[in-house]
Amino acid sequence: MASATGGRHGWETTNLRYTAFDMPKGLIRYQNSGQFHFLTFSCYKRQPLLAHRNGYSLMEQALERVRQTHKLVVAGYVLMPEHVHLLVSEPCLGSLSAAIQALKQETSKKLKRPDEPHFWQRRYYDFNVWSEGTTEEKLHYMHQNPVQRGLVAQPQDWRWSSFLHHATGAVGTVEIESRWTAQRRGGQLRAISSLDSRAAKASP
Ligand code: NI
Repeated sequence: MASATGGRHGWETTNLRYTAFDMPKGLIRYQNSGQFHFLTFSCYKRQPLLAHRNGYSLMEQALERVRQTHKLVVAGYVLMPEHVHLLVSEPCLGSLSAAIQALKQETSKKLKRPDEPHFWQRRYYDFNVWSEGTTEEKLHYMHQNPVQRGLVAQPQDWRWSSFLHHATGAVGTVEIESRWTAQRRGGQLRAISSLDSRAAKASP
């Protein structure tokens, strides 16, 4: 594919034509080493609550804080007006459900309207992703979600997803685990194995 060499391609053209399937193979090969969770959670009564009051931006900031404090890997995400999809690892600190609870609490505190009883639906959906193929499929699904819904014409036109990072290496609010991020760290991909969580516990 045209983008197989990656690099600065995306910055040098104003007319991006990337799709998730154009992403270089091997970009996320490290993900074989661990399991990801494809999470979906919705706003209360599936109202488009994230589209108001700076919701997308506050959600991204909260996700980044939770990523850092709970030490989890974010492979991708999309923020939709009334729901969120995340592709994340188990955290090195605490449980995934505690991390998600923290994320929902923080955003609810900032975004819930006084006249609404809740900001989020209570439950969320958790789908285990074991294979690289399924990982790519979920990334593609997330990045295409705003297009499927008719919100934008192309995935790069939706600001609130990990698409641009995966396609071009652009650094956004949320650190996304990718080949680009590894390069910035000097070639280090973040391990998401149990070995890594033991190391994290030994040196907090
Ligand atoms: Ni969706």
